[in-house]
Amino acid sequence: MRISRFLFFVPIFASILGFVGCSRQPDSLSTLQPDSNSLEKRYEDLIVGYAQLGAESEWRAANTISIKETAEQLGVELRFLDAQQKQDNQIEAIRKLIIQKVDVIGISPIVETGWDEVFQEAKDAGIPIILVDRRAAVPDDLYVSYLGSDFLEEGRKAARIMAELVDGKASIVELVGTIGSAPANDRYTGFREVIKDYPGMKIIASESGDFTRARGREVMAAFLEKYGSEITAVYAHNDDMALGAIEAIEEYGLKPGEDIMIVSIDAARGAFEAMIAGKLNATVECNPLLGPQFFELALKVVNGQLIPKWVPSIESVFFPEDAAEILPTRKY
Ligand code: GYE
Repeated sequence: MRISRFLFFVPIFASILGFVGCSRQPDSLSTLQPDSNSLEKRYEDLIVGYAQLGAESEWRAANTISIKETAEQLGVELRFLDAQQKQDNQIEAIRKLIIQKVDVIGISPIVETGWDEVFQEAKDAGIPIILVDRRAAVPDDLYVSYLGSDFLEEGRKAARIMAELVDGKASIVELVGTIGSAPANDRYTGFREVIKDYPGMKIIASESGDFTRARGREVMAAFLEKYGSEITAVYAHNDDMALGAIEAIEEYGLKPGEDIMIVSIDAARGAFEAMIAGKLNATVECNPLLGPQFFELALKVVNGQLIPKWVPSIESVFFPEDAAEILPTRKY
């Protein structure tokens, strides 16, 4: 059943007041009565800006496709900007989208900090911000919702699996994601929360591979140079870095997945292929297919409906024994 126009109008007006930071209250509700046609917007009415952070991984490629394809399917006008993994570019992108007066801005903030000023500018312009995939460390009133994963839990899951694989005894090297990013911060912390209960598990080295395969390979090669076969396990914050590490381990003359156990995060196709080849021991799922949920939230926000401050994605863990059966069903 369709809710009456009046009921829609009140929250829209209230949220507009909220966004522009105006404290004036309407004198009487009757002044809010709409006099034109329905105010409810449809997907076809929306202009949505999206400030993507870059194209650093298989995960990101799938995420971008999901946003673009969903916009097309729904008939949303999408203004998509790629910041090429630079925060300055992402800030610039938001400013461009503000000038273009888009209805909503979606952003995957490359790092957690440094957003207050530009988010405030969006708020002053009355444009709501939805954080997609990565959180930003800003006051709650500077964004309407965060849609994405529980990265802390992903780190914990990786540690629990690792503990089982190595029977509570390992010399671990860690390939950290982009420094200062929400997934790198939380995957780092979550993993340690669990590992601290296993005295036989030590993290002997930890360095950033920036979520890319090339950097993962370089950093792993340097770890092997330094620690050699002392290394018995790798914890990679994403699959791409794990795939880079696999190359480095093979070049060094050891067997990834056997001499060195490897656990990573994302559950992208490349990880399934590596598991089938016996070179990766597990991958923790992090879902990039956020397009449908993002546009649903955007439409609700524009129509003044209440949305949760955090919309978490549901995720799983995958192991080599099921990889061949599951791979054909994977969408990224
Ligand atoms: O795990 C990694 C990507 O923010 C969850 O970013 C995302 C992470 C993902 O580069 O592969």
